[in-house]
Amino acid sequence: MGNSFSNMSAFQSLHIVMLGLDSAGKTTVLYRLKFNEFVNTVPTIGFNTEKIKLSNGSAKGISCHFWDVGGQEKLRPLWKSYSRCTDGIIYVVDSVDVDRLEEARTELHKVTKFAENQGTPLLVIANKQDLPRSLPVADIEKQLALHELTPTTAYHVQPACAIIGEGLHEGMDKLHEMIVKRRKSLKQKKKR
Ligand code: G3D
Ligand code: MG
Repeated sequence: MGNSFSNMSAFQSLHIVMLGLDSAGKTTVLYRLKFNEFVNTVPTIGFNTEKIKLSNGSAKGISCHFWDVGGQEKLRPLWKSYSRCTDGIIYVVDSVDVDRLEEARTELHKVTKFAENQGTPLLVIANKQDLPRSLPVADIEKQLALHELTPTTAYHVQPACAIIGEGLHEGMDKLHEMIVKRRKSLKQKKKR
């Protein structure tokens, strides 16, 4: 029946983990993608998980299994096991919470350095762009020192407002593109 890389159904069901500091907007992103509407959230104790078929953009129809893991300091040790060997990592950042961007950077770099996460494509969602003092994506990219990530980590920074859903499908399209590209290159390496 062929291996998993040549199997289209495996190709179309993606395992995505969503990380980021508490209150960045992860759960709002999750339910916005799931229900296409704003859902009022409470702080996540543990994790939320949803299977979602993307409904828009070039990744329309692609099924994703999302894991939204709590971002409070005491829950961050969980990030290692939840992010292991996923197809893609989404890292949500509160673009207004300038005081915690350094903490966000430290935690992100920790995750991308785990051996099992080498080369996993990364979508950074620069969330809360609707708020007047939100930092533009170029600043977020700089503050998170994304250029210092391991060269094998493909990434994209997406400005977004999870409350109205703006930018989320564009972000998922980019993540999907990066995942497909990585799978193709892994498949080619395997053939050699
Ligand atoms: P988390 O899962 O990362 O911890 P949540 O974050 O999804 O629970 O969101 C934390 C707070 O940020 C929530 O407000 C939520 O409504 C708000 N939020 C999420 N996305 C956006 C956004 O794009 N713009 C704005 N302005 N707010 C956003 P509360 O008031 O419930 O704490
Ligand atoms: Mg949450």
